[in-house]
Amino acid sequence: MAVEVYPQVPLVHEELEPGVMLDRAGNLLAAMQRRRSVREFSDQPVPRELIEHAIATAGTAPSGAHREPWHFVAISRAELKSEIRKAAEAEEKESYTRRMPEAWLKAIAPLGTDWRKPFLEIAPWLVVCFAKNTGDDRLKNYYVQESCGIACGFFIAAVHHMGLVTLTHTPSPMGFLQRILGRPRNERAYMLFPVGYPAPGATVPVLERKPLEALVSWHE
Ligand code: IYR
Repeated sequence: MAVEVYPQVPLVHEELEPGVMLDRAGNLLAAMQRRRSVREFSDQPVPRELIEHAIATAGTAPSGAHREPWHFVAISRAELKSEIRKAAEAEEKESYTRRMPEAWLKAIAPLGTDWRKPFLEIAPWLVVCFAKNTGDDRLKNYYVQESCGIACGFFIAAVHHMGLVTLTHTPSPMGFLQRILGRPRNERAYMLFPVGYPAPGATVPVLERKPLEALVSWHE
């Protein structure tokens, strides 16, 4: 069967002055430096339109063969959030007390986390990214992990940019999300994001990010 090649259109590209480029690069860096993972949420409602924008932004991510191997589920219904919290905490309790090896527990100990996940009920929205190993056309997807990782990165940046906070949450294993949310067999829960405003007085750990020199080598 002959496969059609995409027709081509001229690239829409914004040509910027060098000074403007540096300004914009610096502004984005400064904004992203202010991003923090937040575990204490306010129950203040967030309009659905903002969540739509964040998910649409995630959907602009590049993906293997442009297969867009993701599906997002956005939840604000209280009963569903409670059901998710209950199931997540059951798995997390098992993980913290039995499944996570000593070295792993030691690695996350400075974060002070435990199996309790109240934010799953308090945050006005839970957004779950599901990774699709096959498309709705039943054909295989490629670079699913990479594509979904990038999409989730865009999502996190969008949430931050609009003045909300989120947490990259991966209760493990996440099979309960597929069951509770009734997702098809070709989808696997990839990441769970509580999204909302921070709780009044929310705190975050004092963390340092690697300076540029520590995260890059140059061959010029
Ligand atoms: N998923 C668990 C444990 C956990 C694991 C890592 I790696 C972290 O950076 C933080 C927590 C939890 O959410 O508590």
